Amino acid sequence: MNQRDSSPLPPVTGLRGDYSRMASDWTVPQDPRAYSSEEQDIWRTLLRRQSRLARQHACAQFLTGLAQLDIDERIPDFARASDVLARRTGWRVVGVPGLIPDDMFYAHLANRRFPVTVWIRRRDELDYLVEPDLFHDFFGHVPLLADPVFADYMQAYGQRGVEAGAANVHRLARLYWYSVEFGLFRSDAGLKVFGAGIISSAKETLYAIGSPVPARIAFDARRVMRTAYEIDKLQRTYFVLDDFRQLFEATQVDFPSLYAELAQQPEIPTGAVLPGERLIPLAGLRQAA
Ligand code: HBI
Ligand code: FE
Repeated sequence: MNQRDSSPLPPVTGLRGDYSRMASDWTVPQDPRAYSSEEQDIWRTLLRRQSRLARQHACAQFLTGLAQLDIDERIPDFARASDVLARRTGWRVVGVPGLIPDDMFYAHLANRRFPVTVWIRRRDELDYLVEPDLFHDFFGHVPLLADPVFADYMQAYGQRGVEAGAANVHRLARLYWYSVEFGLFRSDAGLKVFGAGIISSAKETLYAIGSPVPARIAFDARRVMRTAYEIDKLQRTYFVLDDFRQLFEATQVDFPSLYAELAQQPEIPTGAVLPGERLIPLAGLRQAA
């Protein structure tokens, strides 16, 4: 629903985007022709750099999705990309001014709509910016929405988000953070990247699959939901999937009892390794069965 309803939207302060002309679902129209040549060049620069790294270090599902979207050197038209995506997994891309409230974000995911920021970073933010921009959202997140299993996970995740109360949403946010934003994948070809926060960053890509510093732990939903994270640093813990179905299965449990169980257990600091936990070696090769 895009019609502006009567209720005035709350003023949004401190965020960078233009929140003055949103629809009631916090979306804004995207005009793909409205970007300056400087903005087009920033997109092209980021795309070339990250595509080269993705070809080498992203998981196959990401690369397949990227190819299917046939992203080219111009900032994508969200409506056109949505038509391609919808034919595959029913997902669409909607424009937003930037970060939107959790409950609205979850509501969009639950309806197979992925919010993508309509503005792109400045040249002096090429390597790092605080809020997710169009490049992070579109290049980092959208390609995997073409994968049927990941697409089902993201909708189920949104539904769990809509159901979660304020007391538990931070636990659910960790599941998103350690998969959708910073997830790693163990393939026959070694350790691969799929999290958008990694794939959209040159520095984090090389660090996530190459540095001995962070702990790499086999994905376990309970362990993930107990593990704190920091938003403005290189991660000190990564969780590694063997199969995207693990994510979908994680959304199919009884969350009220899971939350009750987790509330009894101490939070785990990021970077910590518990006694007996097996770290995944950098080679990341699938353990012999
Ligand atoms: N809003 N536009 C946008 N993009 C996000 O990735 C996003 C958000 N709002 C909240 C949010 N992510 C996180 O808090 C999720 O854990 C919900
Ligand atoms: Fe993101």
